[in-house]
Order: sequence, then structure tokens, then C-alpha cells
Amino acid sequence: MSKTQIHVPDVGSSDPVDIIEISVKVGDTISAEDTIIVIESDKATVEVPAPQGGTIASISVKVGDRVKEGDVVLELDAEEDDDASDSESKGDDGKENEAERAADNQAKDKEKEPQAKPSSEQDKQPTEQAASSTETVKVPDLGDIDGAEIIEVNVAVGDELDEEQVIVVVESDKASLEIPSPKAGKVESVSVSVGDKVGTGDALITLAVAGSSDSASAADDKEEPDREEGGDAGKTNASGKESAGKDVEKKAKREAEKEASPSPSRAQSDNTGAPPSTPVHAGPAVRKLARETGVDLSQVSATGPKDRILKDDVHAYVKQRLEGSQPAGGAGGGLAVDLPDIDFSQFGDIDRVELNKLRKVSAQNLTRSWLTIPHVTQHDNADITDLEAFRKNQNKRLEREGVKLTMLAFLVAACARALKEFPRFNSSLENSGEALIEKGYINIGIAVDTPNGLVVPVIKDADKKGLKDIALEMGELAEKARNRKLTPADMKGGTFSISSLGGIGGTAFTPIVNWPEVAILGVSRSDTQPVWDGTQFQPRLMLPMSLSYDHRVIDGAAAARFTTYLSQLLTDMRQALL
Ligand code: CAO
Repeated sequence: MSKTQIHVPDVGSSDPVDIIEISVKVGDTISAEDTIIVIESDKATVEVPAPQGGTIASISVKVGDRVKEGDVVLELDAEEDDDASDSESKGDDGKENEAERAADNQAKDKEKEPQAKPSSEQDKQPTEQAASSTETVKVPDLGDIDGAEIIEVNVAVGDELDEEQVIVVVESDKASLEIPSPKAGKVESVSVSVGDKVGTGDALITLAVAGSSDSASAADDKEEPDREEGGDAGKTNASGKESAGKDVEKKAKREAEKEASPSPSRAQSDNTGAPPSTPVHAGPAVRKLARETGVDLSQVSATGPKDRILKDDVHAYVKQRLEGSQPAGGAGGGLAVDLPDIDFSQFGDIDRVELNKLRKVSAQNLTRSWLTIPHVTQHDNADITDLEAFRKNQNKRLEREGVKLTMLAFLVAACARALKEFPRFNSSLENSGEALIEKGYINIGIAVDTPNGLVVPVIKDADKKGLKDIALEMGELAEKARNRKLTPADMKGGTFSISSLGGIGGTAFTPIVNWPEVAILGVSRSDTQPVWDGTQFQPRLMLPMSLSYDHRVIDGAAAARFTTYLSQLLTDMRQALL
């Protein structure tokens, strides 16, 4: 092991730049190219990678420090590398190291060198065609960046641009950069869109430059000496990775702090060139992390200098969201919005009661259904006067057998029949949204209220079972549920659910569809009501039904037909025999 000091690389400017992130800590073992710090100037955010692997012995800087080329960033207990050429370079000031890397990556460098020159030659073409006032603005020398992605297009056809106005923002693994217009003019065409991969020399826009015979790449031409300087391996930064489009950086510097331009936000802009509505300040690694984790950076609270979002902020956000999706958080479980924690004790005495696993799991399931399924609830009444009379009679007879036909047993049988008639209510929507899975079996889940929470055991093949069997099985399942004896198999494979609150009370409610099912029948307490028979009011026992359904799968008219059919069945179960 040898101690090696790592310095701030050439960032293309003698002005100090801010350290916005320190990506390592003392004791970390890192590999060559791992990011050690992220620095930021007015226009570019650059990750500085380690020139070699090793263990961090000490860190000399902190977030918020302003540093310039050559300042010591950290000290590394460098790895003894088998590769002689590598190890020779270690312990040096980083420049030789860089030269070694350049040598090691000859093939890559060869690729780059020819790229840089043709690019600048291409840039000059408009100059040679100066008779035309239309000039093509191209991607300038992007240094080490290959295939940067356009994350913002800030101009549209017809826009009048000022010189140095930002045209696009590009991003690579290691840097995000604004590419400014080299001169003022009117945008005639835009050749790129968000998401495009571009490299040095690619056309970005054509610009009508009033009364000019200069090239749109004039600024680039002025950059030539700098670029050559920057292209010198010995001059390249200690990190071994050029500070990501140094030329652009320099150009950007000339913008001379004329505005506190926000860093590029996560490509929300569209092809019209409309800038993103919510600019965010974040470096490329943070943006990459956000993309990988599906985080909208505009939702993340920044704790870095100048409101910059750090990796830790994204991690904290993800953690918070994950915790939020646990129902332990109570009503907020899994909601798409972040709810503030409230100290309820400020208003009086409180007790915090930890939720059991069942409640946490069912809260998660309910939240998922509620957030993903567009619910509609169709309400209807069924006249069950005759059915109830029949049920009571049968129960007198069945009492000796120890069987009780419950209203719910009739509902299961009636729903099984209705599901056969309306198979769409017995389907599931593929997650892709491309297809429905219609099932050749009818398994009806029954919501059972237990002291520990809600469970939904399933009566399998309900369409093939008689009323007595359904009633017996339901009794057994409800008993198992209350004794916490249900197995996962008892609760799997449901195709439709019934939630009955009829034994408790209420006139209607809106049950939540039990995903991946697409419909659920809620049943409220039946009540004798005056029903007009065409001549007079008759006292009829009416059963309120509330059918919630997934509107992506079921149309309102179908839902009304379903409840009407179900209501007719319950009014006259003889129809089920037909
Ligand atoms: N209207 C009027 N009375 C009703 C009724 C209705 N729709 N449904 C049941 N009843 C009456 C029954 O007649 C019975 O009275 P008697 O004891 O006088 O006969 C009493 O209520 C109990 O009914 P039951 O023994 O038939 O039980 P059930 O089949 O109605 O319910 C079960 C069984 C497991 C569904 C129930 O115990 C339960 O847990 N319900 C709650 C379900 C729930 O929490 N759903 C909400 C989920 S969140 O959407």
C-alpha cells in the first residue's frame, strides 16, 4: 500500500468550483473510476472519479467547499496493482496516471481524437458557407463523453435566441451540461428531441443569424486553443476522466454569471421545446439514481448547497415512500402523496397501538386496489321477500341436520349464476392493460370480519356447489377465520368477492375491489319497504346491494345489467334453475 493524494482535476476554469457531494467516506474501499466527489460550476455538474482503487485514508474537503485545480481532495491507501504500468503511475500527481490511462485506453482515445477534430471541422463548415444566414449549431467537443443523452430541449422553432442562451441540456453517466447557442438568431429547425443520444458534431438546431457572416460555431473556433490544451493527456484531470465537456464548461463560464440558471431538470420538456415546469438541482449520478428508482426529482427535498438534491435525499425519499407504503403508517399507507407526521400529543393524551401483521397486509392490499383501480359503485335493491320466507322455512327443516342457510349462502349461489351470465365480472385485467384473462372457474371470496382484521376466504367452484354445501363451507371458513386457522390456500384464487354488512346495518356502502378481481358485491341490511305494485304499495323486504367494479374492464351499463339480473334472481330464485 502506498499513500496517494488525489487532487481536484482540471475543471476547465481557474475559478473555484463548489463541492456539492462527497460520495465516499474514510475507510471506504473504492475502485478506479468510482466517483469520489461531485463538483459544480455555474453550468456543469461533474463527477470526479478516482484515478485508482484503494482505501480512503482521509478526506480533506467537505460539501460546500470551493476548490480549484490541484487542491487535495483525499488521501488514498492505494492498491498495489498487478499491472506494472498502473502501479508505476500511482503515487504521482495524477497527471502521469492520466497519461497511463490514456495509454491503456489507446483504442478508446484513438476513437476520441479523430472525433474531436472532425467535429471542429464540421463546426467550421457553416463559416465556409457564410453566404447563407442559416447556420447549424452542433454539439461541441464533449470531452470524454460518448453518447450523451439529451435531457432537455429548451428551444423551439421560431424562438429568438440570445447568444449563450441554452439550447439543450445533455447528460452522461458522469456529467450534465448545458449547451449554449454560440450566437443570437432565430431557430429555424430543431434536429433533436429529449431522449436522443448525441455526440460531438451532431447537429442540434439551425439558426437564422441576422446579417451575419460568422459561423454558428464561431465560439467553438475560439475554443480551439483551449481544447488542444485540454486534450493534452498531461493536462487532463487527475481523475482520468475529463471533466465532462470542458469546452462547454468554458463557454458556459463566459456566460458570466448573468443568471442563476437552474440546473437541468429531469427531462420533462417535450419536443416543443417547452422547458420543464419544475426545475430541479441535481447532478448526473443523482438523476441516474432517480431514473433507476422511478423517483420524480421535483418531489424530493434537497438538502445540498443551493438546494441541490443529493443522492442521500433520493435515498431518503425512497425510504420514506417505502415506509409510507407500509400500512403501519396508518391512513397514509401507500398513498401517492407524502403526509406530514403529526404530533397528536400536542392536543391531548394519546396511545400508540402497533398494528398487527394482518391489518398491515390488508391495508397494503386495499391501498393498492384503491390506487390502481378506477372504481365505480352501482347501487340496486333486490326484493327478497319470498326468498327470506323460503330461507326461514328451509332452516326449520334443516335445523336437525345442523345446517343454517344464511342469506349470504343465497347470495353466493346467485352471484355464481350471474358471473356465468356475465363472464367479464369474473375476469382479471393483465397488468400490461393489453388483455383480459377470462376464467373458466368461479371462486367467490367472502369478506369475514375478525378481531384481528379482515380476511377473505374463498369458496372454490361456487357455481358447482349446492346451497347447503355453500352454507356449510362458509360457516367453516368463517370459523377458521375467527380462530386464525385459515391457510393461504383458503384465501387464494378468488374471482369475485362479496362483502356483507347485512348482519350489522347500513343502507349502502362502496366496497373496494379485491385486486386482481374486477368486481365486488357489497350487501347492506335488508329492510321492509313500501313498494308500489302498480295499484298499491306492498310491504316488501328489500336487500340493498352495492356493486363496485373496475371501470377499465366493466362499463356502467354492464354493471347495471349485472345488478338487475342479480336482483331478479334473488327475487325469484326459480330463475336460477332455468
Ligand atoms: N339483511 C338483514 N339481516 C341480515 C342480512 C341482511 N343482508 N345478512 C345477515 N343478516 C342477519 C341474519 O339474518 C342473522 O340474523 P339471525 O341471527 O337473526 O338469523 C344475522 O344477521 C347474522 O347473519 P349470519 O349469521 O347469516 O351471518 P352472515 O352470513 O350475514 O355473515 C359473515 C357472515 C362472515 C359475512 C359475517 O360474520 C361478517 O364477518 N360480516 C362482515 C363482513 C365485513 O366486514 N365486510 C366488510 C369488508 S370491507 O369492505
